[in-house]
Amino acid sequence: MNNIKADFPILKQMIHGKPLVYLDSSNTSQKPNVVLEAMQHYYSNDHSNVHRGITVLSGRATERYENTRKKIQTMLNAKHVYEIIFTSGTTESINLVANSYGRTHFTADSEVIVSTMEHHSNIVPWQLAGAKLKVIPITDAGVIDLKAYASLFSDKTKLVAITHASNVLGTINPIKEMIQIAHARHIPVLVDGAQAFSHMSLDVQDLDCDFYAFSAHKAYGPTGVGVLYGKEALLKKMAPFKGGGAMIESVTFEKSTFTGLPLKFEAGTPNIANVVGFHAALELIESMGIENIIQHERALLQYATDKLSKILGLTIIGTAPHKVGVISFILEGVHPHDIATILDHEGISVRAGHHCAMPLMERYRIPACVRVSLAVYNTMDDIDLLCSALEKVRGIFHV
Ligand code: 7TS
Repeated sequence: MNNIKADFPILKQMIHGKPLVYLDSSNTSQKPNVVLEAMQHYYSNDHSNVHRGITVLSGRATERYENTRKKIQTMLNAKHVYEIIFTSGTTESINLVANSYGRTHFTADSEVIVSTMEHHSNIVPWQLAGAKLKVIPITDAGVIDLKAYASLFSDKTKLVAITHASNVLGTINPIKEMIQIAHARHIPVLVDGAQAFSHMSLDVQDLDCDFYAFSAHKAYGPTGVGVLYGKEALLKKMAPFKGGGAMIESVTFEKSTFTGLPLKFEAGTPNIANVVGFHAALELIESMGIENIIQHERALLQYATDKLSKILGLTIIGTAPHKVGVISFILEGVHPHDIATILDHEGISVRAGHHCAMPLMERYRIPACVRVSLAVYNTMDDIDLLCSALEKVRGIFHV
């Protein structure tokens, strides 16, 4: 992971006269040169629309777009390439399932099981689809209560929707076990992988999840691209979420029929250049090696946790034994937004707020917290600078 920072041009700049220390990758990750170059090359040489032309350019654009799909299939170990659907992000992937699966399976009293630590995008779509939410409690450390989870199933349960890793607590949930518990009751499981993809090694067949959702922009890829993996049998039975070009077999004013997977769910011109750019990000992840990435981020997490814990008045929110590189905290006597503002003046980017997890804030009885989130380009020096800046915050507020 040495020198990887040099591949990310944005990280070379100064903020308020200080070198940028980017500790907000759970929000969105920065982009390496290879992604920027792939998009530039695509627009300069190969751009056309996909799946709807017999021109050389259309053929090239389609090939590059479909190559990303194949790469994702390999990385997730999905059984079929057509089980990979491109969306605009995790949010749209979950909304797709809530609408398409929900429309055919939910009735007036349907229940969806979620956890206390869900991002709003794994709460609101189910509410919009008319489901009642049954919520898995968590311990103070931020660990799912598996016994309570098993007791939430009823004859009204239609789906379990659970995050793989929490964007606030960092907790990695025991999703394989949770999927087994749900499947024993014949209930499908959607996994929100927004904070897991590119930070963990994944195998959707081994996990046996029914749906897996994530965003390219959190994995060194461009914004506006997401993925929904779904098992063929389920996707085949689901009606399309969006209607339009590229997803039909035939259209008359009386009735339309739809094409097969995956295009049935990809109406309209997709975000082709960004999907092409994502391929370069995936290649970079592969070349670094997911095990090396995990090791690097784990070492940083350990170092940062130890060092932050020594700061007087600082409390870490989320102390589960298995975590991704996310550390949220509060500092007694200082509002999280003030901390983030002062850190920004020191060139350090973190996020403060409720992190789109208001029910989780309620669980910890806090209005907001500061979050530090790690990626491959972070270093121990970044953590040292963060901790010095936090001591400065304490000095300013006399805490
Ligand atoms: N699920 C989780 C667990 C997330 O962390 C996020 C985004 C989403 C879903 C939605 O992803 P999107 O790409 O569709 O927006 N999380 C955050 C965050 O933690 N800070 O900013 C966005």
